[in-house]
Amino acid sequence: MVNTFSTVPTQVKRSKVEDLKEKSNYLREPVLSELGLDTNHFSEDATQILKFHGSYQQDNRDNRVKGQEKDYQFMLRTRSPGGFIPAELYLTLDRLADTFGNGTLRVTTRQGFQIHGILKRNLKAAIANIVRSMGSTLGACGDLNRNVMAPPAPYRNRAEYQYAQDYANRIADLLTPQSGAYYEIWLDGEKVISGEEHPEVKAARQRNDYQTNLPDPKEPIYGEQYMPRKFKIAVTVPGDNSVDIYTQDISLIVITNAVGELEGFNVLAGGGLGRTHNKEETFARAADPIGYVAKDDVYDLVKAIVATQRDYGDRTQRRHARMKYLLNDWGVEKFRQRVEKYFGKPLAPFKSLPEFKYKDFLGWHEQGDGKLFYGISIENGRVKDEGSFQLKTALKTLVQKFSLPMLLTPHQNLILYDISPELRGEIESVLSRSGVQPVEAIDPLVRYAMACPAMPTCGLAITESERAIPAILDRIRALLDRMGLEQDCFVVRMTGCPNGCARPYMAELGFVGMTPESYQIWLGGSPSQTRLAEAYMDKMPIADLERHLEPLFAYYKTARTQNGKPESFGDFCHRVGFAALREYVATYVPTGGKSNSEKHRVRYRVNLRPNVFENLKQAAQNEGRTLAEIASDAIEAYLQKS
Ligand code: SRM
Ligand code: SF4
Repeated sequence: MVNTFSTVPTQVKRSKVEDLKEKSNYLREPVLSELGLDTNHFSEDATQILKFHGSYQQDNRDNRVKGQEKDYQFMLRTRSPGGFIPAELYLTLDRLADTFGNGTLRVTTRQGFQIHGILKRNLKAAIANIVRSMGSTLGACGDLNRNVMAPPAPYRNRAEYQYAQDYANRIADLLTPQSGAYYEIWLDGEKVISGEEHPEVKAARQRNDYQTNLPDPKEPIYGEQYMPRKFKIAVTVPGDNSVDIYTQDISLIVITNAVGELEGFNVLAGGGLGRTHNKEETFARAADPIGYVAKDDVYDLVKAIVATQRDYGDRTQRRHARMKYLLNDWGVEKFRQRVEKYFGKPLAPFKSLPEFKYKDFLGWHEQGDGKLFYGISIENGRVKDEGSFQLKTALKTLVQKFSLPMLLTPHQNLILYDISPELRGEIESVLSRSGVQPVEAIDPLVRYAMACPAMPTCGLAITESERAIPAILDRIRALLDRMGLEQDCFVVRMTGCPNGCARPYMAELGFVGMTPESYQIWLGGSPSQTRLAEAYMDKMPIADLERHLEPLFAYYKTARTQNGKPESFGDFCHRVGFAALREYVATYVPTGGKSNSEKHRVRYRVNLRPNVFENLKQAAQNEGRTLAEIASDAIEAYLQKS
C-alpha cells in the first residue's frame, strides 16, 4: 500500500500550515531562532509551530487599543493523560501561575491545566519547570494527538477504571512526537524522563506490518507534516460518559470478561464539534461505532486509524481537515475498510453496551482500598483567589500538607485522591474556611454547566463566555423558580464562538457566541451527552434571555412526560421537535416576568383581522420568531414606505 498524503494532487494547494510544518525541521523552527530574540512576541509562522509545544500566543483583549501594539502574552497547556497531576507538578503550576502568569490556573475540558498571561521572556523557564516537575506541555496543542482523556475516578477496586487510565497513558505515549525538538528548545537538550514508556508501546511504535509507519526514522508515525489537524482520543468504561465519547476522533471503551480481566475495546470514530457560523459545510458530528478490537491489537488499531487520517485527511482546507469529515465524506463502511487495510485484518463487530450516563465524581467517595477521593466543583475550571473565595490557596495548602495527587475532570473540576479517612475533617475545614462550597451546596445548574475561557484571552472569541455564564445561570435559575420549576436543572454549556471548546453541541441548552452580546441557541442534547443538540435559534440577544426561554420552559412544564421521574429538558425538546416548540412559542402569552430589555418597554395592543392573525401565527412558527417581532417589523417597513 502507498502512503498517499504526499499524493494530494499537486495542482491542489496545500494549506499554509502544511508548508510550515514541513519546513520546521520537526517542530524546531522558527520557534528556536525566535525564542532567543529580544522581542515580546513570535512571528505568525512561529506561533503555528509553537502550538505543538503546548503554547498559544495571545493578547489581553481587554487591553487592546487601536493603533497600539497588542499586549502579547502566552497560554501554556499541560499534557496530562486522564487528568493526572502529581502533587509536585501541581505545586509547580501554582507557583508558575503567580510568578509568570495571571495568578490563576484553569482546568480545561480535556483534563489539562492552562496558565494564561506568560510573557515571552518567561516561557522557557515556565516549560522547563513543568517538565522538571514530572509534567509536559508537548503536544497539548497543534496538529497531533491531543491530551488523551479517561474517567477521573481513582477506584482501586474497579479494574475497568484502572485499565482506562492505563491505556489513556499508553496511547498518549504511543502518539507523542519523537523528534526531540521539545527538549532541545526548552531544556537545552536535557531529556527529562517523567515515566518509563510501557514496553508494549515501544514495540507497537516500531511495528510496521501494514505501513502504518512512514519511512521516517525521526517521526515514524507522524512524518514531518504531522496530522492534517488536531486529533482527539478518549478511553472510558461501559456506562461512563464522563469523557463525552461521541465528540472524540477515537473513543475506546474497555471491555472486560466475567472476572474483570481486560479483553479488548469497543471503538468509536469520527466525532468532533468545531464549526463555523453560516458555513453549512462545517458541522458538529457524533462519533460512529466502528468495531471491536482485542487488547493486544489496540495499539495497531489506533495507529491504523491515525494513519488513515494522516494519509487521507484533507491537507488543503483546514476547515475540512478533521477526521469527522473523512467519515462523513466516505461513510462508515469505506472508512472501516481503509482502516482495516492498515490494520491487516477485519475489525470484529461492536459489542453491545449498557446505556451511557454522565458522571462527575464530585463529593466524597470510597476508593476501594480504604482511602477516599474528593471531587471539588470549580466554576468554569478557574482556580483562583478572589476576595473571600480562596480556592487556589486552599488547594496549595492541601497538596503541600498531604502530598495529594489529583485528577482533573473533563468538566473542568478536580479530584483529590489517596486521602486517608482521618483527613476528611481537616480537608473539609480548609476548603470551607476558604469559601469553597461542598458540591451539595452548589446549584446543580452551576455544577453541570461549563463555559470556555473566551474573553479576554481567546483570540477567536466573538462573545463573552466564562465571565458571562455565572450571571446567565442566575437568570435561568430565577426564571425557573418563578415558573415553579425550582427543582429542575439541566446541562447548560456556553462558548464564545462556534469552535465548541466547552462542547455546547452536546448540551441540553447550548449558548454559542454569534455576534457581540448575542448567542446561537442549541437545544435537544441529552443529560448524558449521548446525542447532538440542534441549532434552535440563530441570534438571541442575551438581554432577551427570559423572553425567549420562558415559553420553552412553560411548554416543558406542561407537556413533559413523567415516567418515574420528570423527562429532562433536553429529552423533551428532542422528543417534541422544533416545529412543536416554535408553534408553542409563537402563541405563548408571557406570565409577567420581564427580561432586562422588556423591563423598560411599554406594551401596546393592536387588534388584527382573524385571517391576518392566523397567517401571522403561521409565519411566526415557520420563522421561529414571535408574533410581536414579525408584526413590528412589517408595520415598521410599511410606515417607512408611506
Ligand atoms: Fe478549543 C481553539 C480553548 C477544548 C475545539 N481552544 C482553541 C483556542 C486555543 C483558541 C485559538 O485557537 O486561538 C482556545 C484557547 C482559549 C484560551 O484563552 O485559553 C481553546 N479548547 C480550549 C479549552 C481550554 C476550553 C476550556 O474551557 O477548557 C479546552 C482545552 C482542552 C485541552 O486541555 O486540550 C478546549 N476545543 C476544545 C474542545 C473540547 C474537547 O476537546 O473535548 C473542542 C471541541 C471538540 C473538537 O475538537 O471537535 C475544541 N478549539 C476547538 C477548535 C475547533 C476545532 C475544529 O475542529 O474546528 C478551535 C479552533 C481551531 O482549532 O482552529 C479551538
Ligand atoms: Fe475561544 Fe471559541 Fe474555544 Fe471559546 S469556543 S475558547 S471562544 S475558540
